[in-house]
Parts: sequence; C-alpha cells; structure tokens
Amino acid sequence: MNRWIKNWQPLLAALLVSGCSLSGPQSTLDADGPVARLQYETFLVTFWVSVAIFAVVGGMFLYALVKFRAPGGEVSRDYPLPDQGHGNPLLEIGVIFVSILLIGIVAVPTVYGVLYAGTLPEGQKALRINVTGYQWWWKFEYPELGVVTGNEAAIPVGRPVEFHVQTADVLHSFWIPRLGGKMDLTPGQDDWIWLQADKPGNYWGQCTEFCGESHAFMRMRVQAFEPEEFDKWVAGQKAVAVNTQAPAAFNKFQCGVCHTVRGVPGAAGLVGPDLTHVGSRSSIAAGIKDMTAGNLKEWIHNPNDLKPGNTMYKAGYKAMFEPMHIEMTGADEDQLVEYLMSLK
Ligand code: HEC
Ligand SMILES: [Cu+2]
Repeated sequence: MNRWIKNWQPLLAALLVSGCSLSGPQSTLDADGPVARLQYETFLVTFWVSVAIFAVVGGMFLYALVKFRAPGGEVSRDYPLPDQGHGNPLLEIGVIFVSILLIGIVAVPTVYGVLYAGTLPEGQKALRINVTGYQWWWKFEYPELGVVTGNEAAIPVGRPVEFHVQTADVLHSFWIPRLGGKMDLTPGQDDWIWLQADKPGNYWGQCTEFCGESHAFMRMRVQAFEPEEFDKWVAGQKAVAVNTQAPAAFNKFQCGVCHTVRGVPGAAGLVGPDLTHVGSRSSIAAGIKDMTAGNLKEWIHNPNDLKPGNTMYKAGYKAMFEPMHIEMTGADEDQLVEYLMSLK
C-alpha cells in the first residue's frame, strides 16, 4: 500500500465514516426550523470552545516539542533531562477554573435549548400529532383533524407542531435532523417536543434508539407544505379509500387483519400501517424504498428480504398460509400492487 495512504489511514477512515457530507438529507448542519437552528448554534458554541482548547493545548505541545528538543533526540551532557517535578499547583488550579468556565459557556445555550424545545411558542396554536413507534415503523395521528397515516407525515410550513411520542413496544427515538429532536419514546410516558419547518420540502427522519434487528430500517419522512397545500393534503387523507373494491388476493391473504383501508369491509387491522392512502406516499416500509410497483412487489413477495424480522413477515400470510401450502402467485402479487398503488 502507498506509504502516504498508510500514514493517513486513521484520518481517511474518520472522513469516510463521517460521510464527509455537510448537507445530506439528514444533516443537522442544514437546519431548517427554529428548534434545529438553536441546536445547530449550540453545537457551534461547543465546537468553537473545543477548537480553542485544541489550539491552545496542541500549540503548547508543539511549541515544547520543537523548542526543547535535544539535537538528534538524545539526552546528553549539554542537553540533560529537565527537573522531574510534580507540576505546578497554581497552574493546575488555574486550569481547573478555566475548564469550569468553559463548561459554563457550553451549558448556557444547552440548558436554554432544552427549555426552548419544551415550551410551545406563544401566539400561534400548535398542530398536534401523536407519534407511535412500532418495531419498525411509525404511526402518525392528527387527533384534531381525524387523520391517521403511517411512516410519512405532512406538516404546514411556519406553524409549530407538537409531536407527542409514545411506543407500542420497546424504546425508540424520534429524530428529524433538519427540523430538530431527538425525543425518546419511553414505554408508559407521554413526552413531546415541538418542531417547525421554515420552508416547504421533504424532511427525512430516523429512529435513533436501537430497537431490534431492523432498527436501521425504521425511517420516516415529513413533508412540509404551504398552508393551502396542507389543507388539501388533510382533505385527501380524511376521505375513505378511492377504491373500496379490494382485489380477491387482499381478502384471501387477510391483509385487512393487520391493515386498515377505510371503506373496505373487514380491513380494520391496527397491527401495521394504515393503507387507506398508501399510494399517495413516496416510500414504503418506513422510508426504506421508494414507492414504485417493483419495490412494492418485492415487499409483498417477501417482506423479510427488505426488513429482516418484521411483523408482516413473521405473522403475515407466509406464516399463516405457507404451512397450509397456499402460495401467493405472481398474479396475486400484481393484483395487490396495482390495487395499493391506486390508493392515492
Ligand atoms: C400480521 C400482520 C400483517 C399482515 C397479515 C399483513 N401486513 Fe402488511 N404490514 C404489517 C406491518 C407490521 C407492516 C410494517 C412493517 C415495517 O415497516 O416494519 C406492514 C407494512 C406493509 C406495507 C408498507 C406500508 C408503508 O406505509 O410503508 C404494505 C404496502 C403492506 N404491509 C401490504 C400488505 C398486504 C398487501 C398484505 C396482504 C397480502 C399485508 N400487508 C398483510 C403487518 C401485516
Ligand atoms: Cu429503532
């Protein structure tokens, strides 16, 4: 291997691991709302304090290294070892006080930020969304609007949104990096955080508390709309399914035991995401694949391939029907895909 690469390997590895990206879809450095911006500014305070410490300590270290270096790096009569003491008490106490001062500087915006994210801004009524985390997907309910959706939520631009988070099973954590967070989903606890988007766009989020084997595939998307667009979205989501004639395969493989499609008799399950308007989403299976016919077919064909261990695989038609040697055919899958895509 090239010597240069070898010497710089740790640095290169660090850059690779960090992705070197300052503006990815989940970058906190690209803040787009008041809470995210405050968190970003708090990060900058911590960052510059750390840079200052690094510069002072590193500078003194380098200075000592260069200035007091014996020629040839050898101790000799002309360059003896310096006195080996226990240090300088005054200096040590001074450094302790400087450290406390620096921690104080970092603490002020941190504590302010914690209180800020936990106090609804005055003047504008917040929109409430109840978020429930499941292994490994998200339910979003709008109690004041009568809307329920899965994995993808919409919010109006410029209005605070009060996200109340709870979990149906284990610990999860709710995080939309460019809007702010995180807030843990702790069993038996009603916690909330408010977030707000400054401009329209697609904001990606992610569960950030390890919650089982497909934790990394527990993502979400939040779409911020201008208020009129948001109202249109709400009206669309409130309506019953555009097509209440579910295909034969839907009934045969009992999709409705776990999924709700409002308007379809018998489809009122609450184990999986609401599918009433699944065709209007941009992704499937908690944001891991784009909503396309091909991906949807892959998902239905074997949910375990995309998301190991998920409930649809473990308790769905494979578990229910394969022991009885009832297989889903390609035609069944196509029928289901076509139907689901039509549910705009
Ligand atoms: C045992 C319950 C169960 C059954 C039966 C079931 N599903 Fe699911 N389904 C789930 C769960 C749970 C998820 C969420 C999986 C995840 O993302 O972790 C899901 C996710 C989905 C999604 C993705 C939705 C989204 O918002 O991303 C689609 C589409 C879907 N199921 C279609 C079907 C179809 C079609 C059938 C019938 C052939 C079916 N499901 C049967 C439990 C079930
Ligand atoms: Cu998780």
